[in-house]
Parts: sequence; C-alpha cells; structure tokens
Amino acid sequence: MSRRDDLYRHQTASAGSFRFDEQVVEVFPDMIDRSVPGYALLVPMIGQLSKRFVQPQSVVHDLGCSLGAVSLSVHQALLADQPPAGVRIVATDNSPAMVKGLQQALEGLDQSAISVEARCADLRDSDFQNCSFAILNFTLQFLELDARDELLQRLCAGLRPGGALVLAEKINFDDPAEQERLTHWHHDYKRLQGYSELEIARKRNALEAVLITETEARHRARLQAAGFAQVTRWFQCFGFCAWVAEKA
Ligand code: GEK
Repeated sequence: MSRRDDLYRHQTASAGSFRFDEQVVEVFPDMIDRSVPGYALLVPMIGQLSKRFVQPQSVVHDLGCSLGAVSLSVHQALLADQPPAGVRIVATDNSPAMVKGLQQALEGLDQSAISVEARCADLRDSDFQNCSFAILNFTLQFLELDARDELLQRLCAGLRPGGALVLAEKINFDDPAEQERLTHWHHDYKRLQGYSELEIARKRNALEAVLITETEARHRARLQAAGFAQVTRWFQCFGFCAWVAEKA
C-alpha cells in the first residue's frame, strides 16, 4: 500500500518544479488514483484490451510505466486465458526511483510464461520492432512537443499489422468556456478525493510547463499522420481521454 499523497499539504511548489523523484514515488499510487479520474478503471481495462491485440512471439511496450501498474495488469490479463507464446513485456521509465519501485513489484512474479523486463531509459530510445501492443498511459504529455511526432511515427512503423497503441492523455479544449468548465469539474473531483484548495493550486503550479496538454484533434491528426488506420476514443472523464489506435 502506498502512503497517502500529502506532498503539497506542507510544502510550497515553484512553477514547473514537479519531478518523478523519490518523494513522488513514495505516494505515487495514491497520487495518481486521486488525481486522474478513471485511472482505477483504465489500468485493468488496458489489460483486457491487450488480449485483443497481443500476438504470439511479440513484444508489449509499456512506455513511461511508473511503478508498472499497466504492465502487471497486461501480464495478469494475458495469463488468465491461454497465454500467447513467447511474449515479452518491456516496461520503460526514465525515473530511477520509479524503476527501483517497479523492480520491487516484480520480485516473486511468475515470469515463466510471460516476462516483464524493467528498463530505466528514455522511452524515445525504445526499439519498437516486433511490437504488437504498446501503451502510453499519461506519458506522452510529459514529452517535449517536438519529440511527439517522431516517436509515434517510429512506434507505428515498428508495430506489427493488427497491433495497437493505447494512448491516454489529459487534453485541452479550443473553446475557453468548455476548458474552464472541465477544469472546475476536475478540481471538484480532487476536492472529493480530499485535496485542499492549497494542495490543488500548488500541484497545478508545480506541473506548469512540465505536463503539456494538446487538443483531441491534435492527437488524432498525429496518430493518423504516423500511420494508424483507426483511432477510437474509449474513455473520457473531464479532460482525461484514452484512445485505441490500430495499425491495419
Ligand atoms: C501508469 N503509465 O501508472 N522516458 C521514459 N519515461 C518517462 C519519460 C521519458 N522521456 N518522460 C516521462 N516519463 C503510468 C503513469 S506517469 C503519469 C505514467 C502521471 C515517465 C515519468 O517518469 C513517469 O513515471 C511517467 O512517465 C508518467 O499507468 O504521473 O501523470
């Protein structure tokens, strides 16, 4: 069980100071669950979706895996039925503190049928050859804008035909009034989860220019340009969306 997230209760945060360091890792499962509406549904559902796309003798990439919640969900889902042979799950994160936590979570996991490999690296250095299923669960939003097109192009090029990417992102809206409504309602969600006004404001400030959102239209255009044949939005709560992008 992770500690309750009270990081911004007592400490101030300068603009853009948010980092995935040891302090964040200690409270991360609680932080993401109480900050991202639907996270507790998305993680097991990505496991379920993996069963439709993962092919035998292929690689699954969990990109920006944090403590490996999605990798473990895919592992569990694939093992539940007849597991496809020769599948490797590669879980990549560039935060050493996160990867240390993931390695602890992997201790004792039965990897005889499907392995889970923890990699401490920049996800942009991944080799996507032979990949049948990839996940960017609230990770692309932390990459510089000008790195995003190339990453998705390389990812789609490496994906096997019939493979898919699950992309989940916080998005923004062109219409300022819609943006304001959904921001207020997201903050209502955080209040419901027990965060104070000060905690909400400090976290928002800390994430300034660290988490860079885009519109749904921009994400769809990028996925299409990268070569994905079909993009389906399967989740939305306020500005938090998830899509399945399929390669023909
Ligand atoms: C989950 N997917 O629990 N290379 C590798 N990792 C990166 C990079 C990069 N260039 N940039 C950021 N990260 C997870 C949740 S959290 C989302 C993902 C959130 C990593 C970063 O270290 C962090 O662990 C993760 O992406 C983003 O399903 O906290 O809102």
